Amino acid sequence: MNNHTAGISVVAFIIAVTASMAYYQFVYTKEANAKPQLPKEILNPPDTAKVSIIEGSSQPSQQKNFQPKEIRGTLGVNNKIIWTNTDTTAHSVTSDTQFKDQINGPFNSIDSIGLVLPKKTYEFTFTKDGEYPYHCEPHPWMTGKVIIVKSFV
Ligand SMILES: [Cu+2]
Repeated sequence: MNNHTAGISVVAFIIAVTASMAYYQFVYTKEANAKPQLPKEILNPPDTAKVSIIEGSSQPSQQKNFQPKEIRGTLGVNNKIIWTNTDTTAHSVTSDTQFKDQINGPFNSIDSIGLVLPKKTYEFTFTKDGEYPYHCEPHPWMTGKVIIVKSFV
């Protein structure tokens, strides 16, 4: 190999390394970090399911607090849950398991809006089927569960 061909292979090697680094940086990592592609009716369901935080919920004797205690939503139909605080005290809606949705992040009102003040609402869209137990941080005896099921249509 003379100096000229050696020079060309060094240049070719540098181009190849640069190209693979660029591929890794701009294509591979972008795809690896991308959020899953989901149908738009799961990301933005046409309907909602509603939970009330009823009056007197800050008292341990009020066993009903979150009503209904178990709320069911169907993916692509009403997998968006809305809690309305009809009590006179602020409450939270906080995952028992620190659940983070793949799209919408932590299931915890404290992470997005803080405590849910009287007459205010908190909403969360679950993008995967499963069971999501939750409670109120200031009043841990207040518990409920969200059950998200797949649509078989
Ligand atoms: Cu509470």
